Amino acid sequence: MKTTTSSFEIPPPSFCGPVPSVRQSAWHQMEFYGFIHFTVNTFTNREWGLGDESPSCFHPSDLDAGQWARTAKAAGMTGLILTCKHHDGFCLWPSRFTEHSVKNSPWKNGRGDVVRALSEACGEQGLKFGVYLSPWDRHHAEYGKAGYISYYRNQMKELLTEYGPIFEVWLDGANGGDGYYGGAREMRKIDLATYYEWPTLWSMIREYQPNAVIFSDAGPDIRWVGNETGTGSEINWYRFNAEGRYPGYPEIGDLGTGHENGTVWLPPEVDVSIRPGWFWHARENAYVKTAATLLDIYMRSVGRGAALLLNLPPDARGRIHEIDVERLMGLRQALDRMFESDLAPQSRIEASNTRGNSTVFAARNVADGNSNSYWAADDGILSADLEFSFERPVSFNTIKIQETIALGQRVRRWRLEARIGTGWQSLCEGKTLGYKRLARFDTVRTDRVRLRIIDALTCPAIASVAFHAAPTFASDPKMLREGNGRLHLSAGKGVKVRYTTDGRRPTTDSALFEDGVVLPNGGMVTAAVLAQDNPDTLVLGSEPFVQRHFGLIKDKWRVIDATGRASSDECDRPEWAIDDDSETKWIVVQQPFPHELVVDLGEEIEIAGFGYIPRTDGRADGNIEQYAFYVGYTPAEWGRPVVEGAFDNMVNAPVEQAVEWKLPVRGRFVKLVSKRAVGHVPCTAVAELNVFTKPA
Ligand code: FUL
Repeated sequence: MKTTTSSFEIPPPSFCGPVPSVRQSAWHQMEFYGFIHFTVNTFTNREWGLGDESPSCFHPSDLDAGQWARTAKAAGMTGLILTCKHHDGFCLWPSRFTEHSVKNSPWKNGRGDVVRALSEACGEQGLKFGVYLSPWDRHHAEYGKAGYISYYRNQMKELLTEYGPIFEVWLDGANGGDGYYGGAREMRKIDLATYYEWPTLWSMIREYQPNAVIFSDAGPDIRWVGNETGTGSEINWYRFNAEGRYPGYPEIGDLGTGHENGTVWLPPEVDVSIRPGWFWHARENAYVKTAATLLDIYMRSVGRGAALLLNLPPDARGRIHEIDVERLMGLRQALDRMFESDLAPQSRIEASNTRGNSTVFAARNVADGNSNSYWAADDGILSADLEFSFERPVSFNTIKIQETIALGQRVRRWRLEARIGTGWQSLCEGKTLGYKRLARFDTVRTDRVRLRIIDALTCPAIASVAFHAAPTFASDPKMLREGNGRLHLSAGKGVKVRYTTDGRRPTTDSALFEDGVVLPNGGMVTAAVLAQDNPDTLVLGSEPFVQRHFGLIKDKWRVIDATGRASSDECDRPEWAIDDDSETKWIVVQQPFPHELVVDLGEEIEIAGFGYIPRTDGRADGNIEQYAFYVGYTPAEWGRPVVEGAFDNMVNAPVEQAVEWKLPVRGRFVKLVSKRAVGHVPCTAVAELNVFTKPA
């Protein structure tokens, strides 16, 4: 017979490696918070300002930081981080150390302060406030020299001492390259490891804001997850070997997984934008991530034990756009419905082993609603089961598991099983757990479930287990176009999809997709799953729709020239840039810039824009950074480019780039020129080239 002993006789499990600091523990509980990217770029339509922008271009017509904070609060966020200064160097507060700030802008006649407005608005909503101060500064004349370091620290001090409590300081690793630099207009590279004397900066942050976590590629408190797509790693160790690393450290392959044997506690934060870009661009109103996509991101970040930092870039009015707000509210609705009830407290819970058979470490602690109590096994026990029995069968499709991370991260393999008939069926499984692990699976009906801890580094300690029955959410309509221009729309079996081709949102009066729509000239397609048509699925948000601007169909297109064409390299297939399949790509390597791709469109046409899709295989080498685009009647004579410019942030956010112009240009031939691209050797990659006939 089992005996129950009192708490003080049985010591708690000992720590397993490093454990979270007080500030890290508080941060783990924040889970979901927002990024605000806002600066001159919002008005110049760029992602990375060059540094030569005039403060006069910063003129939001209706800036309302209260609306940003209220939106974040309503979405369930716990804080907001503001780009006080992005790479362009323009300061959103009237810094004493530069004229390049809001004080010389027309906004509020130079008397405004966005940092103050947002820190106060956050305070009013009970949100925490954080700062992003770009280490790279493309405006400052002394960037790269000693003088800039004292400037940077002075600015950091202003932000940390004059705007109340700061919960996070965000140190961007993107750093160095061409810029304005006080008029020098040159390329500047710094030694990322030594230039900023990071330890000195970190102790300064500790001195002024001891509770703030410091984010960077190397911590010291939280680490970048290694991508900007919203994806945490399924294997997620909070421990990390950070020795020798610094913000901007080039190796990023292990940032997602962390290190099982890491020496410091350094959990990941997943940063992603609700739009393709980090800053607001009018044309991206059509591409705001839907509630269903945001829910996937939530599951891939918070659900994998990371924190989610979701960017909500205010528009040129200075407000978070209505579509973004709508999508966020859809996400909130989904999360509320998913987690509204938990079946675990109704169950009888038994463990195959309980630490000292003590009630203090009893199995039922995982469902008592108290995250400080937990179930733990005896020392030396590395695998154990927690079994949940229900009086009557229950149905669920989502699980939440939380480890007691205050004791360190311990579990290295687990599986959830349901009793079906006389056997056990696996529902989901994984390796690490951590602060929070969420998983979804097909709805199961059962009266017995067990969580098997298959392997742990030391005796497991689990704070909470919850079973949820989430409703079926409508997925977003998928759009697929065949080579002949026939478009297919689908959102799963039996789900009805409506669409328009005039840019308007579909209503119940719009066409119902049945067979295929043919759009030879491309154009804007807007598709939606409407609640009225689909009573059996939960449609998230009030008007969920997806939109895509299709270019001309390419069945008559032909590549007539391409740099390196003569090469016999298998990768070098320029046709793959015009096959309407962004999974395949043309790559030219080891040829001096510029690289050119010349295409015959097969007929004369009015051209109003082009689209460039960079490589989609997760690598960045060859993604175009400087381009020119030509249109001609013959490939023998091009004249001046119709448009030339830069694509920004092509390493971390290589999304489709669309360039449009007001007056269409007639021609039959087009030429895309890559003047500079990502990589150490000259190389250009084109997953797809699109041509638009009229502006979106
Ligand atoms: C990147 C920057 O270059 C982007 O512009 C953005 O600020 C993102 C959050 O970090 O490294």
